[in-house]
Amino acid sequence: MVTKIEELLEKVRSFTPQAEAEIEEFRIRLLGKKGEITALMDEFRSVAPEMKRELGQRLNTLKTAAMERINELKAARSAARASGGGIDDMTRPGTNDQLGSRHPISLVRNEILAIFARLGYTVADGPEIEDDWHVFSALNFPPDHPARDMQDTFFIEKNPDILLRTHTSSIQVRVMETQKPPIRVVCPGRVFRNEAISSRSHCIFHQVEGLYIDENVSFADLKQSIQFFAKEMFGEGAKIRLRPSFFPFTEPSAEVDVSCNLCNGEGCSVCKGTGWLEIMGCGMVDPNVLEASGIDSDRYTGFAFGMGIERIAMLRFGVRDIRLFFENDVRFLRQFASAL
Ligand code: 2U9
Repeated sequence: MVTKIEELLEKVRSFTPQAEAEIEEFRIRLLGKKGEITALMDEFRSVAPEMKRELGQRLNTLKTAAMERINELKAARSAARASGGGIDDMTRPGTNDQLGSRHPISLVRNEILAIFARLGYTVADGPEIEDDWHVFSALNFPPDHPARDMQDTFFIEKNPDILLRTHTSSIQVRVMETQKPPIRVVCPGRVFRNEAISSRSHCIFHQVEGLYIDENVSFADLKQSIQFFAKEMFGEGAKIRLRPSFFPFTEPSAEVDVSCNLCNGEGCSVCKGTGWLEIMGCGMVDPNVLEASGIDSDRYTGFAFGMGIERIAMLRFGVRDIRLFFENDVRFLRQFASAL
């Protein structure tokens, strides 16, 4: 029995597994129900009493050494795995990590910003939690304008001066307050509207707005810039048309339509037979808005435009339901992996 114990002790000390699974196999072979050390323990019960003291000590040394060696090896393996260091087991199957891809809204936003970068626009950012001045008052919204209604805007109950921005125009106001013309910026961002009325509409959507202020900026400049954008975004054949509209912050104002790229303007289900698709709003910055942010409206003029990124992305990719952008179903998202 002494020789067997010595032999096993040597086995324990020299045990160096090649694969993680060998550690557990080794434990079972020695300490399992039918293991070699367990068998020696059973045998120990029937040894002569005068031998018990010495054999008991030897057996205990062996059992402790085996348990310590196994625990030490297991701990070293999991530490190596946690730190990601080294290949701990050449026989383990590799992990099959799925590569992610950019969200279609990000792809289209980046495309819009890249187009305006070619016209010399820089990108400006601003807070999503805003105050009344930057979202409404500085933009010439009258005190009783419906957008200021609780139904349309998320206000902070304790302090209704604080609200979630309903458009990214507040960024342009901040730019005008801190920079002198010429100003040429595009402002992307998330905006929030209290759209409780329809289940198809969403409280969060994304916008890109633009602002150009300098001496002698005209409506013709606005039209050319938007024509350039439409061709870059929807293809060389894209035509635009402007329809008169109204916004508190621009005068005159217009809605912009692009010729339907699905039916080449002949009329289909997407453009509802009109041949035109609405893509954005625009106008000449109202002199009141320039003055509110400290810009001399006798010297400077400017134009502004605004678009919803979801709408542009739907037209660009033929997405029929806006909710798909927010559900984040990978079967939908995967289709844009190499879209732009
Ligand atoms: C300043 C001055 C003027 C930004 C503009 C629009 C027209 C517009 C809508 C398009 C669809 C918002 O996403 S949408 O619902 N936007 O029609 N936005 S002009 O005008 C500004 C902005 C800032 C200082």
